Amino acid sequence: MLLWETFTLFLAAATAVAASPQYRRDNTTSVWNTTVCSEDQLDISKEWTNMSSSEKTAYITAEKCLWDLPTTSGLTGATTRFEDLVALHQNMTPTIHAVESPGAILAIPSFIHEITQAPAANRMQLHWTHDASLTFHLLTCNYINSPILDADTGFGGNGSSVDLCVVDGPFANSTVHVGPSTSDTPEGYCLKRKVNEVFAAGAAQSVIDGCMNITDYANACIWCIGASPHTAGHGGIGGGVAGSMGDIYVSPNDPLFYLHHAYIDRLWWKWQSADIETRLYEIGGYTRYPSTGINTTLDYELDLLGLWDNKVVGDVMDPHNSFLCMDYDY
Ligand SMILES: [Cu+2]
Repeated sequence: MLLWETFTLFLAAATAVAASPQYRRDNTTSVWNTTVCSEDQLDISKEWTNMSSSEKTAYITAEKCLWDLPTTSGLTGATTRFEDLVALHQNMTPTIHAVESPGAILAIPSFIHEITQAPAANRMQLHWTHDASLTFHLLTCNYINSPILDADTGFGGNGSSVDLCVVDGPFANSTVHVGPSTSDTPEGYCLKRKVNEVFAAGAAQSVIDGCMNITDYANACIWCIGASPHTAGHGGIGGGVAGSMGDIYVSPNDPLFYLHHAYIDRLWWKWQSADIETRLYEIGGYTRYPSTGINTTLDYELDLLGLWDNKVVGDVMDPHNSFLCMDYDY
């Protein structure tokens, strides 16, 4: 299933999902983490352009470290710790990614949480980031010049016009092995990007404002945030489905994946925060990809295939709980 076909599915199934039940907080039956983390423990997720030069260097160094660590997952195709995460995403796409299901959004905080605890990472230095700078540059039709794509201080820029392989920055000429799609490539293939301003326009501020004005979880977070700004990050960096970010199964091959999804999580948190009593634990929609399966509930298990302890959806609803223990810088 291609990304843009999935986008059509978003639209086609919107009506059905709008009628699906919504699940709200019920402390009497909770099996998830409701322990509040203390304020002085919170990790602050910073927008990339708000990070200092040394913080940017530390973030990229830690992420590159995952490329150098050996695989421990036993998942087919993975050759490094970084690729363990890619293979986990590839394996779980049908059951918790679902693109149009909450699994995609809900699973990411736990992935990033673990990444920040990679052996090379000092959590005190390594803040989470998100890609509002990409959105900002959309407004001036200058996406390609976003500082996050800078070859010297960011993640490197566009792929080669010949084969889309990334040729500058810290991930230049990187070889990946998981994918494309559901396959594996033992001999390796290159990390690809094809920046596309048209696809990226789905993350324009006017679109985001529209999502924030929707009051129920499924229509706001799955069918609006999940469809427009989410898809814009994948298609805008991946050139639709040509580049690594456009590959539904293995989009985490591009290090920008994590920044983009941290940004989507931030949008979700902003939506929750607008009516925290009602929305903090509001969930709904289908679990499986494409739109089939059961309705997602707070006790639906997110299987992490032995990489870490499994979590349930309820564990990743509240950024201030003791598992996530994080907040945002704006
Ligand atoms: Cu995504």
